[in-house]
Amino acid sequence: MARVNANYDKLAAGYLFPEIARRTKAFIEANPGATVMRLGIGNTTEALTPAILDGLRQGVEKLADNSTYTGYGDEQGDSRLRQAIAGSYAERGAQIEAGEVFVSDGAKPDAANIQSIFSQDAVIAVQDPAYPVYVDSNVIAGRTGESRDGTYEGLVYMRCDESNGFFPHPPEQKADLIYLCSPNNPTGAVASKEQLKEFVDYARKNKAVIIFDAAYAEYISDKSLPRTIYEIEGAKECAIEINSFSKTAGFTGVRLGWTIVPKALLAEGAEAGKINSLWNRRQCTMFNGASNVVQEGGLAALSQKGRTESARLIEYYMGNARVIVDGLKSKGLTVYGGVNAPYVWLKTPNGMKSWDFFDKLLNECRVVGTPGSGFGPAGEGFFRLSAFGHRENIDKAVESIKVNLVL
Ligand code: PGU
Repeated sequence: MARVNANYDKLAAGYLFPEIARRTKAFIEANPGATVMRLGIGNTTEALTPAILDGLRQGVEKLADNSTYTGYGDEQGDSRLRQAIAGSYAERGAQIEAGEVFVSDGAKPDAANIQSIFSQDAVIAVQDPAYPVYVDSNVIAGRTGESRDGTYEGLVYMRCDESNGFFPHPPEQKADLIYLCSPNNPTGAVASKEQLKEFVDYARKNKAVIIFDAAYAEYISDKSLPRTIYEIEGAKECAIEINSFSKTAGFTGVRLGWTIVPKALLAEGAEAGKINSLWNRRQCTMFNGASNVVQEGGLAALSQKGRTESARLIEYYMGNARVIVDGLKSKGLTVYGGVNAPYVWLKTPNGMKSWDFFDKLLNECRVVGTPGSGFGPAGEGFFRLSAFGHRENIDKAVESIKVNLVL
């Protein structure tokens, strides 16, 4: 008799973004003809750049001729791409070898799957609020108890609020796997080197492993802020880093990411090299490599021309962020983030609940955002606006908030 994985029943709600899409659709059906401005999901909107298109085209061309055609590639990724990714770390003073780079079809699957190489009894610590994948993947894996008021039993929540500038100190209690995201989704906060060092020190002392999600690293313009955790001394002993071409090069639909599993990484009972080989084993069994065409696009994205073009795209989205921040501030709202990150984190007016504000913004302004409570209990009373979008749409949304939002 087949039974389902009952851990799915513990998930407190449907996945956040489909839920937003569902409510938006219901609103449009109830208000035919209404134009809705979507600042909910962090989804890129601007066309791929010329260098990347050339790379992708080359990838397709190779498949057109038997002499250059390739079928299955290495599960870990094309060695040229692994090398190029490793090389990009050297510029930041971090020495990463190609053999520590695992190319994937995006940061989300890696963020969800990485827990599977750690023990079932690992204590999980997450920033609260956080990108929901870290919590949900561990709930599904059975590392938590039931959820009560949006808090899962057995998880360590590291509260991120106004009092700590939305970045926590390491937990008081022992945690084994610590998920950190900087620049942060959803708060837009970016950890300083000192803040990351505190976590690296904690992890080394407790033989914990940090899962560092750097998907928005390229949005950091302040040169004093770390763009990889490996800028911190000792991080290779205790941190795995996940990253993506999605937000950097517009690959949200194209799909390409990577994970760094350093050979020096240690855990209780795992000597140097062990965790790297476990992730290799996991990927070889459950993943057949990223698309060969797409990897050619990734290589092009890492070329000098590709990077210059992508930097312009990022500037464009960060211009959107400025429009949002300035507009909301002029309306008298309290606003965080949006400076070194493409998310604006606003405090709901009059202490409104996040989902109530979602409905209010949709009804009064026709603007879709993301309720803060969807990212964890400490997100209640906050709301995320994404800076991804065409400028005209962002301008319209901000104008509508200024004119129509009743405070
Ligand atoms: N990591 C973080 C911190 C993210 O915010 C996102 C996307 C990803 C990873 C996914 O990267 P991929 O390489 O594209 O897989 N967050 C978006 C999209 C929602 C989602 O479900 O991924 C967001 O709006 O939060």
